[in-house]
Amino acid sequence: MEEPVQIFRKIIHVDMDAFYASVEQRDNPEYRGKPIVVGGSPEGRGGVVATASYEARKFGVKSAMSSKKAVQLCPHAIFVRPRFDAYKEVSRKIREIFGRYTDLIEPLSLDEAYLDVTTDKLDIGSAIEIAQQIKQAIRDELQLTASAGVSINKFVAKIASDINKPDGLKFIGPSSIESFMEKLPVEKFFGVGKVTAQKMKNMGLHTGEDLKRLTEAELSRHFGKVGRFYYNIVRGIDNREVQPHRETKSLAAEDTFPYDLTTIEEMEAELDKIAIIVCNRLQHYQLKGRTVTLKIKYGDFKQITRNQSFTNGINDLETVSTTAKKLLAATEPDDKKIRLLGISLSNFGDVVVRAREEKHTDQLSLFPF
Ligand code: DCP
Ligand code: MG
Repeated sequence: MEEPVQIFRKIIHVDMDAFYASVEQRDNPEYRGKPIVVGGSPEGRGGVVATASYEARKFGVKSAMSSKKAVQLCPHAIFVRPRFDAYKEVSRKIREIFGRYTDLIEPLSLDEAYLDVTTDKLDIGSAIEIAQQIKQAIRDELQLTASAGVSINKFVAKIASDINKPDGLKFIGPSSIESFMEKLPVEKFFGVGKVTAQKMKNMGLHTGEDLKRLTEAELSRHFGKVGRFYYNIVRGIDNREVQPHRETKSLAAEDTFPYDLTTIEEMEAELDKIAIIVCNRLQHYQLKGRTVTLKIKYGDFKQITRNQSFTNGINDLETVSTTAKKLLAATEPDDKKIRLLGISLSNFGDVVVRAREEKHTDQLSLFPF
């Protein structure tokens, strides 16, 4: 089999530190130096932690943990309601800073993006220098800290940004990539979820070095299509481009609630709000989708989707919200706790739209755009 070739690029992955919590500490000086938890509720109304300040993390509090658990671990933690508009605004500003250096920016979420600086607008040349300048600009202009990873591809850059967090900068150069990948635990590999990680461990595969012993055919046999990706990535090879524009295949909005919703009235009211956002965007892009999908995440993190398709494309509020509510009703929501609701439209037919930036689904904010 032909050996894959590594393309050398200069990639930076930037990820804000304890993002929501840091914004809250910046805007509310009384929270500085204190353990704060964004999202969830201390009064036993349920909900989960969106993020925690580093002071709270020392007690073991982390994202996606139940509030109850967070209170047990850190009884004096201050619970703060998320302010998505504020986070969106910061997100817009960091992108403006990135844009000084390159137009090849691929945001992964509000607080995270890949930048390709193989050629940069200011002719700086050094990706490490650019990463330093970006961190400095974020500090000076936004009073926040970010961590950056610098390497020759996306995968390694992303892993690198996590290494010296918070306020970190880590460069992994071509000569150290292979040894770095060999030591990496399998959980850290792209797309390896809990189930695959367990499967790997059962096979005696714990690190990149173990994975490297398998041939491409063996990896494909055990893990399907992603097997080839693992084969390459363990050798540090990742030729995915930084994609500033993504083709729009679906358009979605969703909201994670500070408290779990328990009544139909609340759920329907939230769906109405989400439907307005989706329809406004559809109309803005002059898109009509034939499929409406409702996404529900329950208090216990279980997630389901339900969809309905139409013969003709739709984008009117009445149809979208009625369909979403009908789909909700069919899930027998009466005795359930709902943490997240989302609506997406897809199946746009032949229309190919290139919306600017960003991923359109799986965002935590009400405004994924
Ligand atoms: N978030 C969330 N629920 C999760 C994970 C994250 O609501 N399960 C939100 C809150 C985070 C933001 O997304 O502030 C960014 O996520 P990160 O994973 O980058 O986490 P942080 O920025 O909070 O911390 P870190 O310093 O580890 O990057
Ligand atoms: Mg972050």
